[in-house]
This record gives sequence, C-alpha cells and structure tokens, in this order.
Amino acid sequence: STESAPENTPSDLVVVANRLPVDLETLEDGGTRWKRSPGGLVTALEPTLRAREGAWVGWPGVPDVDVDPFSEDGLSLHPVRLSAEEVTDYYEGFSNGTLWPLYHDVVATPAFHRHWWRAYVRVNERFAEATAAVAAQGGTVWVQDYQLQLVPGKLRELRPDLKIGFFLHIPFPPVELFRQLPWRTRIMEGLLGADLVGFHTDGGVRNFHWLATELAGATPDRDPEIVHVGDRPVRLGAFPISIDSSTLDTLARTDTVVKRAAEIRTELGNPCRIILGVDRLDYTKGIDVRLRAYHELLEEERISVDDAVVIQLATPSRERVDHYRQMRDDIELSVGRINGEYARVGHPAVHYLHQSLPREELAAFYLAADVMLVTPLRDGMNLVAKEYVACRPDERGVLVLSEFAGAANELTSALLVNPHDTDGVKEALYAALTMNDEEAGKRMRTLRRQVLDHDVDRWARSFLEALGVDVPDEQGQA
Ligand code: ADQ
Repeated sequence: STESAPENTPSDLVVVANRLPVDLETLEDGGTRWKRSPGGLVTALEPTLRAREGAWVGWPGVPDVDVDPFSEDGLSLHPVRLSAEEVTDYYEGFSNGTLWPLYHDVVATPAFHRHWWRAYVRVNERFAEATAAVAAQGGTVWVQDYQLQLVPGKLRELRPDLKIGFFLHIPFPPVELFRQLPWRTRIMEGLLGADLVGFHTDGGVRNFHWLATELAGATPDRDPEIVHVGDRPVRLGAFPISIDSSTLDTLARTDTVVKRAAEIRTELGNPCRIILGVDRLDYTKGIDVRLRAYHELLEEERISVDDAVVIQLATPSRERVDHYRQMRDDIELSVGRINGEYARVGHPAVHYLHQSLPREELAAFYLAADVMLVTPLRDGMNLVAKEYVACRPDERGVLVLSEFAGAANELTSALLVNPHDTDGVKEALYAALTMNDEEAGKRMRTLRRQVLDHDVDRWARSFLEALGVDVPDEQGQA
C-alpha cells in the first residue's frame, strides 16, 4: 500500500542499509510492484521509526531504476539507485568477494580489485549524500553493515550536526587479517566517523580498538570502549543481535505449526531422529562440515538411515558470485554421494531443499527437528540457532552450535563444537542423537530463558540508548 509521500519532511531517525525493507519486483507485463521483505531489522525498528518520523535509505534490489521516495505504513523510504555495473563491482565484488571472505577469517580467498574498491567508494558516497538530504537537523542516523563502512565518515563531513551510529552484522576480523586490505586505513577512517560503532561480540570491539589506535591514529581512553578522533569521542560496544523471540514462540504453539511438524515426521517415514540444517547457502555456514560428520557416522554403522535422517534447507544466495557457485556444486555432490550409498527408494538419507520457505513452514521444521546442526566456520551471530530455540516451547530438541558463531557466547548450554574438528562434530552429533530427555530438557530450558529474554527489540533499544536516543517503550510512550 503506497500512500502520498511525506518525503520532504526531514526525519529524526534514519536507517541506512544496503537494501530497503521492500523489494521492487518486475512483473511479467513489465510493470513493477513492491514486495515487503520482512527482515528482523525492520520489525525491531518499526515502532521507534514510526514514533520519530523515521526514514530508511537503501537500494530497492533492482539495478538501473530511478524510484521516487515514497512512504509505506508511516515510514518514508528513500531508494538509492545502483547501476548494473555497480551491483557487480560494489555489491557482488567488493562487498561479497572482498569484505565478506576477509571478515569471515578468509575461509575463502578474498579478491582485491581496485575497480571494485572505486565502485564501493562511489556508492558509499551516494548513500551518504542521500542520507544527508533526508536527516533532520540534529537527527540520528543508524548505518547498517559491511557494505556501507565509508558512510559514517562521509556523512560526518556533510552533516556534522548528526548523531551517527554504525552496526556491523558480520564479524570484525583479527587485525592480521584486516591488515591485508589495501584500503584498510580508509575503511577505519570511514567507521570512525560514527559516534558509536557496534559489534556482536567483545572480540570485534577489541580488534577494532587495536586498529583504530595502532593503524588509524585514534587516541585510546582509559575506558577500553572509547577512542578519540581529535577531540571527538567514538564509543565502541558489543550489542548481540537477536530475533523476535515471542512471535516465533507463539507461532510454534499454533495448531497449524504443531500439526505440520507431525506431518513432516510422517512424510519422512517416522525416522527415530530428524537432524536439521537451515542456512543461506554460504561457504561460511559449514554445511559440508555437518554432512561429513553424518556421512562418517553412517559409514561407521554407528547410526542408520532409520535412526536419523538429515534435512538441509538452503536458501539460494549470491548465485552470481564464483565461490558460491562452486560451493553449491560441492554440497550437491556430497548430498548425491550420501544418498547414492545409503538411501533406499522412498527413503533418502539427506533431504536437500535449495529453496526459501515461508515462516510458518520453517517453524514447523524447527519444531519437528530432534537435533539442530548449526556449524558455521565463522558467523557474526547466527539467527537460526536462536530461531530454533524460540520454536521449542515443548522444551525438546538439542542444539549443536559452532563456537565460531557469535551466538555461542550466549547459547552456552548448546553442545558447542569446533567445526574444523570433524571427530568433535561427529561426537557431538552422536551425543545429541542419543541424549536423554532429562538432559536435553534442562539444556533447552536454559537456552530458552536466554533467547526469550534477549529479543531483537532489546537489541535495538540498547544500541539506540547507547547512541543517546530516547526510545519509546512498548506502549509507544517516549
Ligand atoms: P545471515 O548470514 O543471513 O545474516 P543468519 O543470522 O543465520 O545468517 O540469518 C539467516 C536468516 O535466513 C534466518 O532468519 C533464517 O530463518 C533465514 N533462512 C535461512 N534459510 C532459510 C530457508 N531455507 N527458508 C527460509 N528462511 C531461511 C547475517 C550474519 C549473521 C547475523 C545476521 C544478523 O551473517 O551472523 O546473525 O546477519 O545480524
């Protein structure tokens, strides 16, 4: 529903992200329409944005289109144009071919190309200019993620009156890895344009602090969460993101989801145990790690396909980036191998869906899964682990979680594994498959307390409060 746009009213709170919370879709007849992409972020920020004439600056997801600002449900949306070449160089190139692998401990080799960097600079400047034109005098801007690390610096040049926050959704890497980046100082200067720089973990804060002071010339403070750029303090902090926990908890209690979960088990032929993996198809997620562990347990005859089947749900992702194409082939090859050896007609060992599922269906899979395998080699947070926990009001199910996911800092009652240690993952999977109900229940109850108490609303609130913004409470009172 598009209303007349108050796009000329300056906004007190502006969120800047690579993508808008709506996607422009091209229809078969050549026309276009907006489709909401209801991410956790927009859900978390909606009340605050609405209460403060909020605006969102971002790319509408389609190259080479000019779209006028418009408003939807009281939020004004400001599309930023990207050319097809910029999508290739800034987004698929520098963001996802350079920064993504570099920030995830180089689990794939990052490519350094000067023309990618130039596009990144140009696009970041465009985002900063669009934001400068939208933000009210003395207003607050919250910049999101690795695609936009130069925006805080550029925005401060254009609008020194603004309060600027930046949050990084992926890990901030160890200093030795960050220093590989030919443009490392420029990135640090860009980030140091913010008043508050937020990470998921304390490790990110420490890495950033070292680089800010040793590489980018900032002055340390007695407080390890402050550095100074000239006489301007920049605050640092860990703000672990979360999910809309109570909504998922409620969804998982509905008749529809409970029935569907039972139906999934029946459709699988009532195996003793269902093992689940849910990921964007990304090489950081360690999908190969868990397939290998399962394969070896079958080989060693410690389990059989009647004891345990795997469901791997993988959302298609970044399909034009080389590493992703290669990885998809590798994973589909292993799935084929395991099924070739261990499936029987009508009873695959691994059920692999390269599809994105609706929320309700996903909740049913979480509720049906006896063991949830979350084994990233490196992950900023990992929301899937938290979603699984939120979807278990029955207090059953065992979570196996990589210690290299940010979520491991909070979800300490999961079975924590080192994803590089195949034997360790295998033993944890076996322990999860054979865990008694009492221990599983105890662990799940502890996990649920953590996830239900720390939801995404609390995350957004704590970041904005640290930035000095008055956040309305749940009743909408300032
Ligand atoms: P992502 O790398 O995308 O996020 P994650 O946090 O796990 O990783 O979020 C993935 C989301 O996609 C989840 O909400 C999940 O439900 C959904 N999803 C995955 N597969 C799906 C499928 N087949 N069908 C439907 N939905 C599916 C980045 C960082 C993370 C960080 C988040 C938030 O890499 O570390 O937790 O941002 O900051």
